[in-house]
Amino acid sequence: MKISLAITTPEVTAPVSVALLSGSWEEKLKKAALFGFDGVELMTVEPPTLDSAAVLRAVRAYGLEAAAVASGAIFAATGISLLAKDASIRRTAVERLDELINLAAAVEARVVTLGSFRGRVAWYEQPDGADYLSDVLSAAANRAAREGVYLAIEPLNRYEIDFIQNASQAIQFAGQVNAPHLGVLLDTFHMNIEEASPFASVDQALSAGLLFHVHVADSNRRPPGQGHFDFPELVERLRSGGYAGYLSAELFPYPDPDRAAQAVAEHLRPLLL
Ligand code: LER
Ligand code: MN
Repeated sequence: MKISLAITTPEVTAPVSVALLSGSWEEKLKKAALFGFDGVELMTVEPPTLDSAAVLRAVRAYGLEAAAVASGAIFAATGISLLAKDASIRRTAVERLDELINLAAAVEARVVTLGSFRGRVAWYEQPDGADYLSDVLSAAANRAAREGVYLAIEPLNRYEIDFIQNASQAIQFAGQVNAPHLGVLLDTFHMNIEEASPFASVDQALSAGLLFHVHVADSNRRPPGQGHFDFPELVERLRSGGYAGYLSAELFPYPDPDRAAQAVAEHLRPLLL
């Protein structure tokens, strides 16, 4: 298991509430390496404007990997989502998803995250938003497979999304779509709100062979160790289920974006020994 943290890519100018580290792009990479992270999760808004070869070179130059390409900042910054009410925005979202897959392939990130960028089924004008999403993600997952990339559906808590709020729902949806490169991302912050047992959900996702990525934040969305989520138990369950992916910090920059990042590594590193 490895640790990473969410940072914004160079083209992102507006602050993203759950991205960490201050300074320039290069400074962020330098700090990620210094604090002991293995990778960075790339929160991008305009993937085609990035020089992906330069991104990969910079990430590697600091001894890091691209842990994932995250879609959430697109929704936060632009409101673009796969289930947007407006058909032209939905088309743009499908193109953006393609661009995220291309970026992930180019920077050798295994995963593209699918959380708030899904949008809400209530926004979709047609009767069945779930069927539409299934078709879109089936096609995208097949394309991702050709690029060696995996798409990870992230259940979000009820205050952020109206469809797929817990692990069982995500596993069931991925099972119905039945595309080998479509799986699940579990985020401890959302799990703490929605799951009857976060650890049973982790076991369920692992035994379905669908757990592609994990976001970590404590119960209050502060760094692990500053709330009441049981991270030693999480790590134990992941380890015994054979999870070899990333624990990727996506949390509020408390007390500031650098000290939050440092606190993540200090809490998680000893658990991974
Ligand atoms: C996305 O990964 C997520 O967890 C959302 O809550 C973003 O704020
Ligand atoms: Mn998350």
